[in-house]
Amino acid sequence: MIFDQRLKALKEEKEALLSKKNEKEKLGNGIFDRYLNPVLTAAHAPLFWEYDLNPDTNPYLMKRFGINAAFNAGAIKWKGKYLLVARTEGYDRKSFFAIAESPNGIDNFRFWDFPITMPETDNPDGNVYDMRLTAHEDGWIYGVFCAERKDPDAPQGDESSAHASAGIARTKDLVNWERLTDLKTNSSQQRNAVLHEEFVDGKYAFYTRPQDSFIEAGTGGGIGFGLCSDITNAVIEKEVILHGKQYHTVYEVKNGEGPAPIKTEKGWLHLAHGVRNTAAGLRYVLYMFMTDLNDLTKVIHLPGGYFIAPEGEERVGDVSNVAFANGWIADDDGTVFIYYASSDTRMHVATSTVDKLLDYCINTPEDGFRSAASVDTLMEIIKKNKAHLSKKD
Ligand code: M1P
Repeated sequence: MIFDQRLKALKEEKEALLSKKNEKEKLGNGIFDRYLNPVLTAAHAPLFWEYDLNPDTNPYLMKRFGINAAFNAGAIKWKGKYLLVARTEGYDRKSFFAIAESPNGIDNFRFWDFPITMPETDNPDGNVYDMRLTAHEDGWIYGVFCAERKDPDAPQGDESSAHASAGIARTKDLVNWERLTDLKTNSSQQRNAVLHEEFVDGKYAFYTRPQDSFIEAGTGGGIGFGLCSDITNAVIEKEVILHGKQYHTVYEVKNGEGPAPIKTEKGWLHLAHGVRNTAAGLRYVLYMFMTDLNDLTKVIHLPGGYFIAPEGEERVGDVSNVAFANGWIADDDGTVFIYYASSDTRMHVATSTVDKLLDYCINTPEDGFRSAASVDTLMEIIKKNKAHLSKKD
């Protein structure tokens, strides 16, 4: 009886969530429109993942495998559907990849029945997360993600130190994945590695994020770039930093490439995250920049400040004050679906267009790195507006 009642109520609650319509916020900032509801959360997990649905073996209808969060998702349009490859995390703190699909990119995301079975290398991963998807011109879809393992050099008793590498897998159907060897670079650790969609000089090109230790970018850091000739044994000999961290900016402590950049006639559009430290801990925001169409290491536009920062309930979660993005989809009509996670807990969407994002990147004033420079920029805007408005009167 308890079982049947609970199951009915759980099914109703789940269906209400999955079929809930999403709406744009009333007045955006002109650059993008946020949608009001998160698009993917732990509560979207199917009942047949979390519960043993057999009353004989689970008479109280208890959760047997709790899902804690669904965040930091890669994204791709696949057979006309909008797919998120979410960092799905169980109560046991392990992340795995699971695909959720929506007919319109803004609501009705439903997880596929089975999570991705990601093959391991000879050195098994402790945790895998934050997949960036790239439909490469070689015909494969690649997933590049963080492969985390316990630090083999951790002193006895240290159960926290970890080692981050860039894991690489590829697929043709998003169901069967071939795991390749992890990316090798001269940096001791790597996170936030992303594969570029085109060959560069006949080679595979990666955006990287060299770091000294698991958390700290340290003396290295920045968004790096490097080439490798063999994707099945990816080795980058030379890494150059195309956008480094910088004092008193939103990427003062560290930064990292988001999803693979979008190609436009005016250059490559990039979405990245920047991190600064505060008395309340690290604050993660998203920022944008553009690189040259031909020289991928040349930043040609860098709007000052953040593009998206966590707002309202987005500010609270397992790791609060975090906006993180590793997936976006540019549709054929120019719409861009920006999928971002809040506070390592849930996924949201904001929509924009390629034209608006170009306008944003090209025409937003750059950071002048000093308060006085910011005042100069503001004065210029005010004076231009005053002149423009007085002409109209
Ligand atoms: O907790 C915030 C983020 O921290 C890491 O990102 P980064 O390497 O840039 O510091 C990742 O663990 C990421 O998954 C997480 O959202």
